[in-house]
Amino acid sequence: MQKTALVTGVTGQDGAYLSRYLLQRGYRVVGAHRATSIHSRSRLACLGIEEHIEYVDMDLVELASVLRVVEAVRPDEIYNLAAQSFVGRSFEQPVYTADVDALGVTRLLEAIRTVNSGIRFYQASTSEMFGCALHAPQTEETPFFPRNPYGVAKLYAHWITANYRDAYGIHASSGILYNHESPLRGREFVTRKITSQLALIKYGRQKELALGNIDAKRDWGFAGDYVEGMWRMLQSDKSASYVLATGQAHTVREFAQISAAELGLDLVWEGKGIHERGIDRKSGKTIITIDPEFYRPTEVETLVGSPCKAEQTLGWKRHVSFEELVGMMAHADDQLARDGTYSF
Ligand code: NAP
Ligand code: F7E
Repeated sequence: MQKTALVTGVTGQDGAYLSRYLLQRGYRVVGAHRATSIHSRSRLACLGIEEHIEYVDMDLVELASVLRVVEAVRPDEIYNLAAQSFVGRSFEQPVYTADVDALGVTRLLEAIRTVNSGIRFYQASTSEMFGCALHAPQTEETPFFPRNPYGVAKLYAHWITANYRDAYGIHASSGILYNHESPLRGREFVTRKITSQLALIKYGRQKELALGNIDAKRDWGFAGDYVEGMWRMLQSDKSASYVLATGQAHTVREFAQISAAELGLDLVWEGKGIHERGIDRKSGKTIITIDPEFYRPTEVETLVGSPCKAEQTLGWKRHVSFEELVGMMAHADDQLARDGTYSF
């Protein structure tokens, strides 16, 4: 029998890739988004699936809206991808971030408990919960130490998911996902900021790219690989928490270096600290500057995860390497910058 999946945050990066994956597996996909959504459906259109999804209005800050949707859709599985997901913004909007990212999850779990406790639930947890991590690589057993309002809110969501699993026997799993990127990534995140703005610089449509802490290290994978892991978690007999990561960390500086090379720019670095600059050797022009505006009040310097449990228990494996990911994003933005068409 055809399964129904309710995907919250369907207009986001992961919402688009997960919906495509579920449609390919024969699911009926119902996408929940806010009536006020700023992204509309452009990512779904980009993957050619916009017309294959049913849409419902739902805002995670409104319990009645969440209850009504779960009641009406009667899903077999709920993938909760909706969130205020930008760490930088969470410092400016900590209360709103907590409302959506923490309490929003309780609203969904309450709806499941009320409507049908047999619905399987996926919670989009994050490596940001480890924050100032006590050891590396992090595993499902590593103690949490979040360093920003986003990480704190997501940690509440992580624990409430575990609590509903234990207290009510709900099949509720958390994916502790490390940074995953793609050409559909929002342009406020550092990877897409780099590829989109360097591409504009290449075509003379922008002069410089301003970055913050370029020595920060992240474990970057491809979003298309990670959504398969989400699905695998809900097919497993037992619900649990799983880290999805590549096991390798790279600096923002390295990401910029490879992006520049993929775009035909020959990037060299000069100077130190806020005076450091990235110069295009061919033209001699400064194309990257450091702007403390992009520093965070508390930074997470390094995160790297171990995907061993997911690989061994779920049979999950990532397919796209770091270099392939950067190349994929740089080439997609090269085309968009050349054609001058950005829809997300
Ligand atoms: P994204 O592109 O920022 O998408 C977030 C989605 O949440 C958007 O569709 C947004 O809808 C929706 N949303 C925001 N506030 C909402 C609200 N109040 N009610 C309902 N929907 C709301 O994020 P993503 O990269 O796809 O990430 C998906 C999930 O994984 C997020 O929960 C994120 O925190 C988590 N995560 C992401 C990563 C990563 O590296 N990408 C890593 C770990 C965890 P609008 O169109 O209305 O704004
Ligand atoms: O920053 C540094 C910044 O904003 C990565 C979200 O999907 O992954 C994401 O959170 C690093 C940080 O992602 C700039 O300080 C330097 O150290 O791309 P980001 P994030 O904060 O790691 C986690 C796993 C999530 O769960 C989140 O939802 O890059 N950085 N210069 C910069 N970051 C930005 N955004 N802009 C800069 O100019």
